[in-house]
Amino acid sequence: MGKKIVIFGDYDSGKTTTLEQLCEKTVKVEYNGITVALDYGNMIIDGEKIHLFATPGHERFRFMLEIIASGLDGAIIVVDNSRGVTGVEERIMDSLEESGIPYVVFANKQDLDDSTLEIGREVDVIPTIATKNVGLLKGLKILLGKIL
Ligand SMILES: Nc1nc2c(ncn2[C@@H]2O[C@H](COP(=O)(O)OP(=O)(O)OP(=O)(O)O)[C@@H](O)[C@H]2O)c(=O)[nH]1
Ligand SMILES: [Mg+2]
Repeated sequence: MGKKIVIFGDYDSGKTTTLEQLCEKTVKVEYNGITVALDYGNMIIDGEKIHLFATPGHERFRFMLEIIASGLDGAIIVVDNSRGVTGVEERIMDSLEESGIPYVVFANKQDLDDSTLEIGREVDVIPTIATKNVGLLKGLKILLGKIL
């Protein structure tokens, strides 16, 4: 079966780009560059299949979040570092912590803003540039190390 990893984050943070860079082949459900349902891709790390799903960030498609998140083993929160953590992202992290689901934070768009992300939580924050595939695999491996 493998592991199911779900990528969350507010609109435009870089979720789809992250998934595309990590996976050789992906399926995207987008309209005008906006994810309207989900993205899917997979890869094999250390002989195990990793299924990656990216969620839509725009408000009107957020009903998909719970559907996609069902049965997840771990999560990645992609934050736009030039914007900082948004209220939506805070709520997703709250809910993951309540459910005891391991997650990491990708502080993305480091090329635009490399300041330290302010986040009042004990969580691994990995600086990334999704468009240039910087930090992504390293961050995914840190997450996999947290999943039993
Ligand atoms: N400069 C810069 N731009 C980025 C980076 N990552 C993503 N982008 C750009 O940000 C825009 C949004 O990227 P997406 O990957 O579509 O973002 P998303 O989170 O999937 O967006 P939604 O699905 O609409 O929520 C695109 O123009 C990307 O090229 C990055 O690390 N640096
Ligand atoms: Mg997207």
